[in-house]
Amino acid sequence: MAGSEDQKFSLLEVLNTFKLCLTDNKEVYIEHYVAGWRGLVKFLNSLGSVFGFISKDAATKIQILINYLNGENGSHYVTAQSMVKYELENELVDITKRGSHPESGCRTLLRLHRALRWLELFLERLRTSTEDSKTSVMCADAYNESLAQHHPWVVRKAAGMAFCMLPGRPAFFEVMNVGSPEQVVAVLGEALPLISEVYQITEALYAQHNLLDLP
Ligand code: 1PW
Repeated sequence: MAGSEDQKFSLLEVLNTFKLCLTDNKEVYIEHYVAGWRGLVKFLNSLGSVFGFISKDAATKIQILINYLNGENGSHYVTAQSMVKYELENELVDITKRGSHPESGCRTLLRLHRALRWLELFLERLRTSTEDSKTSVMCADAYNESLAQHHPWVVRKAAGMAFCMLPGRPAFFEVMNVGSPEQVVAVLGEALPLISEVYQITEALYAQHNLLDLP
């Protein structure tokens, strides 16, 4: 029982992690960013195996960043800002085409960053949805507005099929494990500005260094 409880996702957990994401001078802690993502992966896994291909990619990217953080140059990977500086100064990033650094921290975090925008749009739709709203439609709309433009046709197709398998709004709220629908809406209202701020800061960092299209 205890084991299955460990696996159980709660949106509150993710909210708390994103709360820890920013340093006093508004840099993004990679440790907490990936911890937030870990919570999201748990959530995806609890939605069923059709989300396996999605959660697996996110889990792989989380692990790449954790390996940098725990590696010998880990001190440069404390924040996204220090990572960008370090990898650019040491020419550890493939800028225009894939080459000798196919798994740079910068391009790996960029993938999670783009997906975070999807999540933000989707959760915002959920928050303002009504009882008869369809999660699959909200999820697909959010995806088409954001992440889809970075994915090839085959991934878009597979994602579209996975969205159709999403549970309906009541079941979806239950999986979030937060409480009544009213409580879910309240927690979303609290979580979204935090996620949005982390997103905006990361976006500005990547824009400033011209890194938004890393291969
Ligand atoms: C229900 C709430 C969902 C929020 C979680 C969002 C997870 C987003 C992961 C999408 C992954 C789709 C399949 C993988 C695609 C990769 O090719 C792609 N990865 C991402 C995260 O977009 C690009 O990575 P790549 O191939 O350049 O290493």
